[in-house]
This record gives sequence, structure tokens and C-alpha cells, in this order.
Amino acid sequence: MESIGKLSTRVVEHLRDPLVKSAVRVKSSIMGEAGKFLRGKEFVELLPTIISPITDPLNHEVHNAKFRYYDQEYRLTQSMIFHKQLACKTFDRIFIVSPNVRLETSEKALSGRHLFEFSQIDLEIRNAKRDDVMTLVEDLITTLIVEVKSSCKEELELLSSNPSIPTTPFTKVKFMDAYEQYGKDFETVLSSSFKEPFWLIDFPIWEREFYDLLSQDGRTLKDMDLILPNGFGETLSGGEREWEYQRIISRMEFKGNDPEELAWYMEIAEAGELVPTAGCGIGVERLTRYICSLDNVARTRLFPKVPGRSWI
Ligand code: ASN
Repeated sequence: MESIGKLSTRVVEHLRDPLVKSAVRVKSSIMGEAGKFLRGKEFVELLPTIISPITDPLNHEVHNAKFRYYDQEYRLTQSMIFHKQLACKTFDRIFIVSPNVRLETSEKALSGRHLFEFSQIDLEIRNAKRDDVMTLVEDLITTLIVEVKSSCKEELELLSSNPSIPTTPFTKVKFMDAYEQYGKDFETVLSSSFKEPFWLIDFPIWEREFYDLLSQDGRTLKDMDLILPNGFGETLSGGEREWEYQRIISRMEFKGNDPEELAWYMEIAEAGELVPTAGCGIGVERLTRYICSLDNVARTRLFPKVPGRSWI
């Protein structure tokens, strides 16, 4: 364990770092513009759900963050996916800047892309299709870059960053095509060679969580990731969602998820109360890192939680 003195010195150095100051200001502008953009399209902003008896099982291993309060066990939310789906019973279009806690395993420590507390601009739309979400996000990302370039000139100059305004529509790459051509590290290869953000679509069923909608082909999902160019990697995942009980059950069986862990969500699904939706979550720190051309997402937050390191 690092001594308290060393930790406090590191924190103070970080708080004084001009790159951090500029990146946090850019991030503030990104969040402000995203809110303006989404409210302008009749999205209702919700406050985040940070603790819940249920949370996203994710498609990769993390340590559990849970605690007991009276006779209920709660988890820290790893994403707001289920609450977003349910919120679309009340509103047609919602968004949340949603703080997620994912206690990542130690091999993520040096990636430059992981924090164990991070935020997504999470949105969900009732009765929407994947294409609707992709078109909306292309418009959103382009608007954000244009706005940040004009409102944060000094910061971008200090960061020596000059993000280009992407061409729309973004290119779409099918997961299996990329896999066959470039092997299992295709995402890294493509992210490094592309000069513009691009979509990775149609993930095979075993690659994602049970809630991404299975296509009629029975093998691929109606989902997508947004991959940033120049090696910055993935910043968004989303898709159309499963909403019918029997389909959810069979997908959970396929993935080995325990329905008991999602008990009240499953009851709502069984009662036929879920509605069809599509949506996505945009990693705020990763998008900021890209716009600021930074080496590490840690520089986009004043109090970054890097896996394996202590922080205040
Ligand atoms: N926010 C993502 C989505 O909307 C889910 C996730 O982060 N795992 O699909």
C-alpha cells in the first residue's frame, strides 16, 4: 500500500497539471453540449441510479461491488441498461450522465482506457431501431467536436490537439468480416489504421450480453460499438434490446446468467411489461481523451480511479 504522504503528493500534482485542467474543461463543454443537443431532440434527462439490487452482468469479468442494507443486497451499477429500458415505459426518449463502477481486474491498469469509476452519456429510445441510434450519435459526435473546437480553443491548443470533424455517415464494419481479415486483435488494428470514427456492427451472439437483440439469422446481434480512430479504441456500445420474456430467458441460459440475480427485472419481463427500445452509452472519459489527444483517460478527471491504484 502506498503511504498517505505519497498519495497526497500525487493528487496535488495531478490537480495542478495544466493538461488535466484543460481536459476537464473540454469534458465540461462536451457534457454541456451533449445535454443541449439531446434536450433539443426531446430527450428527458434522468438522474442516475447508482445503487440497485440488479445491474448489468457485463460481458467481461469484474470484481463485485455490493453491500447489504436491511435485508436487501445492493450492487453499484455497472451500467444503467435495465433502468434505461424501464424508463422508456414513462418517456419515449431519455438520457442520463450515468456514473458506473466496474471493479476491473488488474490487467486493465495500464491500458490508458480504463477507470473503475467512469461515466457514460447513456441514452435510450422507445420503439427505435439501431439505425436511428447510429444516425443520432453521428450527428451528436460531429456537433460536439464542432462546438468544442470553437468553445475550447485555448484548451485544445495547450493540449496540442486538433480533432478533425468526422465525415458522416460513419463507415460500418461487420464484426465477423473484421475478425476473419485481421484476427482476434482486429479492433486494435482497425482503430490504429482508421482516420475517422467507425461502427463495428453485428457482434456474434457469444460476444455480448443477453440483452442485445438477436437478429433473425439467430447468430448475430442488432448492436454496435463506436470505435475511435488513431488507436483510441472503443467509446460506445449499444443496440436494440431484447424485451420478450421467453427470448430473454433463452439468451440468459445461453450466456449462463442467473435469472435470480435480476429477480425483479425478470418479474417485470414475465408480466409482459418491457417495451422495445434501442440505445447506447458513450464513454465520456474516452471521448474526451480522444478530443484532447491524451495518453490516458486518467487525465480527463480530477479524481481518476485507475484500476490497481489508490486515489482519494
Ligand atoms: N450503456 C451500454 C448500452 O447502452 C451498456 C454497457 O455499458 N454495458 O448498451
